[in-house]
Amino acid sequence: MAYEVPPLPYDYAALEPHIDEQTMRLHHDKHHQAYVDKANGALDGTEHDGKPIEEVVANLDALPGDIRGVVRNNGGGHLNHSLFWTWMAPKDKGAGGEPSGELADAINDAFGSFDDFKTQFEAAGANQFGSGWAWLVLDGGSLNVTSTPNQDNPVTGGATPLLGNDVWEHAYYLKYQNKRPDYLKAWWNVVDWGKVAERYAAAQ
Ligand code: MN3
Repeated sequence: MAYEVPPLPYDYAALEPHIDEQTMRLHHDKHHQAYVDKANGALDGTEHDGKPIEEVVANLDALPGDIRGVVRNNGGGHLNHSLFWTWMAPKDKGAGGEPSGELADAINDAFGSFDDFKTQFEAAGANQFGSGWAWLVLDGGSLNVTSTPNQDNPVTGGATPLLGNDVWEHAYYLKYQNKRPDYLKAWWNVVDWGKVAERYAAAQ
């Protein structure tokens, strides 16, 4: 079963003004589709064809050497973006604000406060040289902020991504140009903390 780009769970314009419609159209319909096509092309006819993408990306060492790099980049791209769309939502669906419950307690315990967490996460995104992702992960029972280059996903290193932000220029350049820190700050307005809390509960 070949991978497919999952439908966006809201309108392309639903994250305006923070994430603009044109960026969402290009990002979802063109960039994500390209990762899916290339991952499918590499895995077609192998024993790994049809495995859940998270399982494939978590076990890159199991892949034949001649497709490992292509799957790392494009299978990673498929996994990262499939998650990314679900971590965002429009304001009228409850996005923005702060986490609550056990997730809020865990963030406060790990980082001192929600604001301190946001500062660390924004720094991880701003300081990721070139293309990559900023992450909140559950790693060995602890919450950590980290970043990865390209389309690498923390699951390859054994951690569970709870939240991630795409800091490739294609994610923000049309609206924010070179101001990646402004994009990172604005992005909090579209984060769906309910989805993050679900992943946190499932990962424990
Ligand atoms: Mn992207």
